[in-house]
Amino acid sequence: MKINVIGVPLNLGCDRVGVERAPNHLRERGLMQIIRNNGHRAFDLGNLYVPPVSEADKFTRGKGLKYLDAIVEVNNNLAELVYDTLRGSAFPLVIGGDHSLGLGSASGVGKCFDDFGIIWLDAHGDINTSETSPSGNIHGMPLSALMGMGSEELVNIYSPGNKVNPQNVFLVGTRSLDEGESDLIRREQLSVYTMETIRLKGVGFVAEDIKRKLKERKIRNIHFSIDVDSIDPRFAPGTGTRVSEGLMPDEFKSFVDQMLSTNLVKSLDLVELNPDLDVNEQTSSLCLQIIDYITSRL
Ligand code: 6HN
Ligand code: MN
Ligand code: MN
Ligand code: MN
Repeated sequence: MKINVIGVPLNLGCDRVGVERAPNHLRERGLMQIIRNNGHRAFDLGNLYVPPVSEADKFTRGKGLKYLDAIVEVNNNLAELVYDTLRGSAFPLVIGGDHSLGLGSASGVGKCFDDFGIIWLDAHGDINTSETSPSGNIHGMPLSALMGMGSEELVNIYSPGNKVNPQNVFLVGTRSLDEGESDLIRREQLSVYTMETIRLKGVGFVAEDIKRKLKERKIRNIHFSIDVDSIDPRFAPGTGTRVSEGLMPDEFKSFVDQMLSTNLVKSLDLVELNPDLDVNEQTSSLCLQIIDYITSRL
Protein backbone atom coordinates (compact mmCIF):
# COMPACT_ATOMS: atom_id res chain seq x y z
CA MET A 1 0.00 0.00 0.00
CA LYS A 2 1.05 3.58 -0.50
CA ILE A 3 1.28 5.40 2.84
CA ASN A 4 1.72 9.15 3.13
CA VAL A 5 3.16 10.23 6.46
CA ILE A 6 2.05 13.74 7.41
CA GLY A 7 3.68 15.43 10.41
CA VAL A 8 1.68 18.07 12.28
CA PRO A 9 3.96 19.80 14.81
CA LEU A 10 1.07 21.54 16.52
CA ASN A 11 1.03 22.33 20.24
CA LEU A 12 -1.37 25.30 20.21
CA GLY A 13 -4.38 23.08 20.83
CA CYS A 14 -3.00 21.81 24.13
CA ASP A 15 -1.13 24.99 25.06
CA ARG A 16 1.90 23.07 26.25
CA VAL A 17 5.29 22.59 24.61
CA GLY A 18 6.92 19.29 23.70
CA VAL A 19 4.16 17.59 21.69
CA GLU A 20 5.25 19.47 18.54
CA ARG A 21 8.53 17.54 18.62
CA ALA A 22 6.91 14.13 18.26
CA PRO A 23 6.87 13.81 14.44
CA ASN A 24 10.58 14.52 14.08
CA HIS A 25 11.42 12.50 17.15
CA LEU A 26 9.71 9.44 15.68
CA ARG A 27 11.42 10.02 12.32
CA GLU A 28 14.79 10.16 14.02
CA ARG A 29 13.99 6.86 15.67
CA GLY A 30 13.28 5.13 12.35
CA LEU A 31 9.59 5.75 11.63
CA MET A 32 9.79 5.56 7.83
CA GLN A 33 11.92 2.42 7.79
CA ILE A 34 9.51 0.65 10.12
CA ILE A 35 6.66 1.33 7.68
CA ARG A 36 8.73 0.27 4.66
CA ASN A 37 9.80 -2.94 6.40
CA ASN A 38 6.14 -3.89 6.41
CA GLY A 39 6.18 -3.84 2.62
CA HIS A 40 4.63 -0.44 1.98
CA ARG A 41 5.66 2.37 -0.32
CA ALA A 42 5.97 5.10 2.28
CA PHE A 43 6.36 8.80 1.54
CA ASP A 44 7.31 11.38 4.11
CA LEU A 45 5.36 14.50 3.19
CA GLY A 46 7.15 16.43 5.92
CA ASN A 47 5.66 18.67 8.57
CA LEU A 48 2.83 21.12 7.99
CA TYR A 49 3.68 24.74 8.58
CA VAL A 50 2.47 26.11 11.90
CA PRO A 51 2.38 29.93 11.93
CA PRO A 52 4.31 31.59 14.73
CA VAL A 53 2.14 32.99 17.52
CA SER A 54 2.67 35.20 20.52
CA GLU A 55 1.10 35.12 23.97
CA ALA A 56 -1.03 38.02 22.74
CA ASP A 57 -2.62 35.74 20.10
CA LYS A 58 -3.81 33.36 22.72
CA PHE A 59 -7.10 35.03 23.55
CA THR A 60 -7.68 37.21 20.48
CA ARG A 61 -10.90 35.34 19.66
CA GLY A 62 -12.27 35.22 23.18
CA LYS A 63 -11.33 33.22 26.22
CA GLY A 64 -12.81 29.92 25.16
CA LEU A 65 -10.71 29.26 22.05
CA LYS A 66 -6.97 29.63 22.47
CA TYR A 67 -4.95 30.30 19.31
CA LEU A 68 -8.03 29.82 17.13
CA ASP A 69 -6.75 31.45 13.94
CA ALA A 70 -3.50 29.49 13.71
CA ILE A 71 -5.26 26.22 14.52
CA VAL A 72 -7.87 26.83 11.81
CA GLU A 73 -5.16 27.56 9.27
CA VAL A 74 -3.13 24.43 10.03
CA ASN A 75 -6.26 22.26 9.92
CA ASN A 76 -7.40 23.67 6.58
CA ASN A 77 -4.07 22.67 5.09
CA LEU A 78 -4.13 19.29 6.78
CA ALA A 79 -7.62 18.57 5.45
CA GLU A 80 -6.51 19.31 1.90
CA LEU A 81 -3.43 17.10 2.23
CA VAL A 82 -5.47 14.21 3.64
CA TYR A 83 -8.06 14.61 0.90
CA ASP A 84 -5.38 14.63 -1.81
CA THR A 85 -3.74 11.58 -0.26
CA LEU A 86 -7.01 9.63 -0.31
CA ARG A 87 -7.77 10.76 -3.86
CA GLY A 88 -4.36 9.41 -4.82
CA SER A 89 -5.34 6.03 -3.34
CA ALA A 90 -2.83 6.37 -0.52
CA PHE A 91 -3.30 5.98 3.21
CA PRO A 92 -2.82 9.14 5.28
CA LEU A 93 -0.88 8.47 8.49
CA VAL A 94 -1.07 11.71 10.43
CA ILE A 95 1.45 12.14 13.25
CA GLY A 96 0.79 14.81 15.88
CA GLY A 97 1.06 17.09 17.53
CA ASP A 98 -1.97 17.68 19.70
CA HIS A 99 -5.44 16.32 19.00
CA SER A 100 -6.84 19.53 17.54
CA LEU A 101 -5.43 18.14 14.27
CA GLY A 102 -8.35 15.69 14.22
CA LEU A 103 -10.40 18.58 12.87
CA GLY A 104 -8.33 18.70 9.71
CA SER A 105 -7.71 15.02 9.15
CA ALA A 106 -11.34 13.97 9.59
CA SER A 107 -12.52 16.92 7.46
CA GLY A 108 -10.29 15.70 4.63
CA VAL A 109 -11.71 12.19 4.99
CA GLY A 110 -15.24 13.59 4.99
CA LYS A 111 -14.72 15.28 1.65
CA CYS A 112 -13.67 11.96 0.13
CA PHE A 113 -16.27 9.66 1.70
CA ASP A 114 -19.68 10.94 2.78
CA ASP A 115 -20.64 7.73 4.56
CA PHE A 116 -17.69 7.64 6.92
CA GLY A 117 -17.43 6.94 10.64
CA ILE A 118 -14.95 8.05 13.28
CA ILE A 119 -13.41 5.88 15.99
CA TRP A 120 -11.93 8.09 18.69
CA LEU A 121 -9.64 6.10 21.00
CA ASP A 122 -8.91 8.45 23.88
CA ALA A 123 -9.04 8.87 27.67
CA HIS A 124 -11.05 12.02 26.94
CA GLY A 125 -14.16 12.82 24.93
CA ASP A 126 -12.74 15.80 23.05
CA ILE A 127 -16.32 17.00 22.62
CA ASN A 128 -16.17 20.24 24.57
CA THR A 129 -17.24 23.49 22.96
CA SER A 130 -15.94 26.97 23.72
CA GLU A 131 -18.88 27.19 26.13
CA THR A 132 -18.24 23.99 28.08
CA SER A 133 -14.43 23.81 27.94
CA PRO A 134 -12.73 24.20 31.32
CA SER A 135 -9.40 25.05 29.66
CA GLY A 136 -10.06 26.84 26.36
CA ASN A 137 -7.72 24.29 24.77
CA ILE A 138 -8.99 23.35 21.33
CA HIS A 139 -7.60 19.78 21.54
CA GLY A 140 -10.56 19.13 23.87
CA MET A 141 -13.07 20.21 21.17
CA PRO A 142 -12.37 18.65 17.75
CA LEU A 143 -14.93 15.85 17.82
CA SER A 144 -17.88 18.07 18.74
CA ALA A 145 -16.94 20.51 15.96
CA LEU A 146 -16.77 17.63 13.45
CA MET A 147 -20.35 16.77 14.46
CA GLY A 148 -21.40 20.37 13.86
CA MET A 149 -21.43 21.61 17.45
CA GLY A 150 -19.55 24.52 18.97
CA SER A 151 -18.04 27.64 17.46
CA GLU A 152 -18.64 28.17 13.77
CA GLU A 153 -14.97 28.79 13.01
CA LEU A 154 -14.23 25.20 14.04
CA VAL A 155 -17.39 23.73 12.55
CA ASN A 156 -16.70 25.37 9.19
CA ILE A 157 -13.08 24.30 8.81
CA TYR A 158 -12.34 23.23 5.21
CA SER A 159 -16.02 23.09 4.22
CA PRO A 160 -19.18 24.57 5.72
CA GLY A 161 -21.08 22.59 8.33
CA ASN A 162 -20.80 19.28 10.12
CA LYS A 163 -18.52 16.59 8.72
CA VAL A 164 -19.83 13.45 10.38
CA ASN A 165 -23.16 12.11 11.56
CA PRO A 166 -23.09 11.75 15.39
CA GLN A 167 -24.58 8.27 14.90
CA ASN A 168 -21.35 7.27 13.13
CA VAL A 169 -19.03 8.34 15.95
CA PHE A 170 -17.57 5.86 18.45
CA LEU A 171 -15.67 6.93 21.57
CA VAL A 172 -13.52 4.23 23.14
CA GLY A 173 -11.36 4.18 26.29
CA THR A 174 -13.16 7.18 27.76
CA ARG A 175 -12.52 7.90 31.44
CA SER A 176 -12.34 11.67 31.80
CA LEU A 177 -15.35 13.69 30.72
CA ASP A 178 -16.27 17.26 31.61
CA GLU A 179 -19.85 18.03 32.57
CA GLY A 180 -20.78 19.58 29.23
CA GLU A 181 -19.34 16.57 27.46
CA SER A 182 -21.51 14.17 29.43
CA ASP A 183 -24.53 16.34 28.60
CA LEU A 184 -23.69 16.22 24.91
CA ILE A 185 -23.30 12.42 25.01
CA ARG A 186 -26.79 12.10 26.50
CA ARG A 187 -28.33 14.63 24.15
CA GLU A 188 -26.88 13.10 21.00
CA GLN A 189 -27.02 9.51 22.31
CA LEU A 190 -23.42 8.96 21.25
CA SER A 191 -21.84 5.50 21.25
CA VAL A 192 -19.39 5.68 24.14
CA TYR A 193 -17.37 2.72 25.42
CA THR A 194 -15.86 3.89 28.69
CA MET A 195 -13.03 2.16 30.54
CA GLU A 196 -15.67 1.05 33.00
CA THR A 197 -17.48 -0.80 30.22
CA ILE A 198 -14.20 -2.22 28.96
CA ARG A 199 -13.32 -3.50 32.46
CA LEU A 200 -16.77 -5.01 32.78
CA LYS A 201 -17.15 -6.56 29.34
CA GLY A 202 -13.69 -6.62 27.77
CA VAL A 203 -12.24 -5.04 24.63
CA GLY A 204 -13.42 -8.01 22.57
CA PHE A 205 -17.05 -7.26 23.37
CA VAL A 206 -16.57 -3.56 22.60
CA ALA A 207 -14.94 -4.29 19.25
CA GLU A 208 -17.72 -6.72 18.29
CA ASP A 209 -20.39 -4.20 19.29
CA ILE A 210 -18.77 -1.50 17.15
CA LYS A 211 -18.47 -3.87 14.21
CA ARG A 212 -22.16 -4.72 14.53
CA LYS A 213 -23.09 -1.03 14.52
CA LEU A 214 -20.82 -0.34 11.54
CA LYS A 215 -22.76 -2.95 9.57
CA GLU A 216 -26.12 -1.76 10.83
CA ARG A 217 -25.34 1.81 9.84
CA LYS A 218 -23.75 0.79 6.54
CA ILE A 219 -20.50 2.60 7.35
CA ARG A 220 -18.02 1.80 4.59
CA ASN A 221 -15.10 4.00 5.64
CA ILE A 222 -13.49 4.77 8.98
CA HIS A 223 -11.21 7.51 10.23
CA PHE A 224 -9.33 6.13 13.25
CA SER A 225 -8.06 8.81 15.61
CA ILE A 226 -5.72 7.48 18.30
CA ASP A 227 -4.72 9.53 21.33
CA VAL A 228 -1.79 7.87 23.16
CA ASP A 229 -3.38 8.89 26.46
CA SER A 230 -5.90 6.10 25.88
CA ILE A 231 -3.12 3.77 27.09
CA ASP A 232 -2.50 3.52 30.83
CA PRO A 233 0.08 6.13 31.93
CA ARG A 234 2.23 3.40 33.49
CA PHE A 235 3.00 2.34 29.92
CA ALA A 236 2.61 5.70 28.17
CA PRO A 237 3.74 8.47 30.52
CA GLY A 238 4.90 10.77 27.71
CA THR A 239 1.68 12.67 27.14
CA GLY A 240 0.24 15.94 28.44
CA THR A 241 -3.11 14.90 29.92
CA ARG A 242 -2.51 11.58 31.66
CA VAL A 243 -5.47 9.76 33.19
CA SER A 244 -4.98 6.60 35.24
CA GLU A 245 -6.86 3.32 34.71
CA GLY A 246 -6.26 3.22 30.98
CA LEU A 247 -5.88 0.43 28.44
CA MET A 248 -3.15 -2.15 28.88
CA PRO A 249 -0.88 -2.28 25.81
CA ASP A 250 -2.21 -5.72 24.81
CA GLU A 251 -5.82 -4.54 25.12
CA PHE A 252 -4.95 -1.53 23.00
CA LYS A 253 -3.34 -3.73 20.34
CA SER A 254 -6.22 -6.16 20.35
CA PHE A 255 -8.74 -3.35 19.84
CA VAL A 256 -6.67 -1.76 17.06
CA ASP A 257 -6.32 -5.16 15.42
CA GLN A 258 -10.08 -5.74 15.44
CA MET A 259 -10.77 -2.34 13.90
CA LEU A 260 -8.16 -2.83 11.17
CA SER A 261 -9.53 -6.30 10.40
CA THR A 262 -12.75 -4.64 9.18
CA ASN A 263 -10.71 -3.31 6.23
CA LEU A 264 -12.73 -0.12 6.53
CA VAL A 265 -10.04 2.05 8.15
CA LYS A 266 -8.94 4.54 5.49
CA SER A 267 -6.91 6.99 7.53
CA LEU A 268 -5.37 7.29 10.96
CA ASP A 269 -4.06 9.88 13.43
CA LEU A 270 -1.57 9.19 16.20
CA VAL A 271 -1.51 12.15 18.56
CA GLU A 272 -0.43 13.64 21.89
CA LEU A 273 2.97 11.96 22.25
CA ASN A 274 5.08 14.48 24.18
CA PRO A 275 8.78 13.51 24.11
CA ASP A 276 9.56 16.14 26.79
CA LEU A 277 7.35 14.31 29.28
CA ASP A 278 8.54 10.84 28.36
CA VAL A 279 10.44 8.53 30.69
CA ASN A 280 13.38 6.71 29.09
CA GLU A 281 11.76 6.98 25.63
CA GLN A 282 9.13 4.52 26.84
CA THR A 283 6.18 6.22 25.14
CA SER A 284 7.94 6.99 21.87
CA SER A 285 9.14 3.36 21.71
CA LEU A 286 5.56 2.25 22.28
CA CYS A 287 4.36 4.61 19.52
CA LEU A 288 6.87 3.10 17.09
CA GLN A 289 5.70 -0.38 18.08
CA ILE A 290 2.12 0.72 17.51
CA ILE A 291 2.97 2.08 14.07
CA ASP A 292 4.81 -1.14 13.27
CA TYR A 293 1.82 -3.14 14.43
CA ILE A 294 -0.67 -1.01 12.51
CA THR A 295 1.26 -0.90 9.26
CA SER A 296 1.88 -4.67 9.42
CA ARG A 297 -1.91 -5.03 9.24
CA LEU A 298 -2.68 -2.53 6.48
N1 6HN B 1 -6.93 15.48 24.52
N2 6HN B 1 -11.33 17.77 28.71
C1 6HN B 1 -10.11 18.53 28.91
C2 6HN B 1 -10.23 19.87 28.20
O1 6HN B 1 -9.38 20.74 28.45
O2 6HN B 1 -11.14 20.06 27.42
C3 6HN B 1 -8.88 17.75 28.41
C4 6HN B 1 -8.83 17.56 26.94
C5 6HN B 1 -7.74 16.62 26.50
C6 6HN B 1 -7.72 16.55 25.02
O3 6HN B 1 -6.38 14.68 25.28
O4 6HN B 1 -6.78 15.35 23.26
MN1 MN C 1 15.15 12.25 21.90
MN1 MN D 1 -7.60 13.51 22.46
MN1 MN E 1 -6.86 12.53 25.46
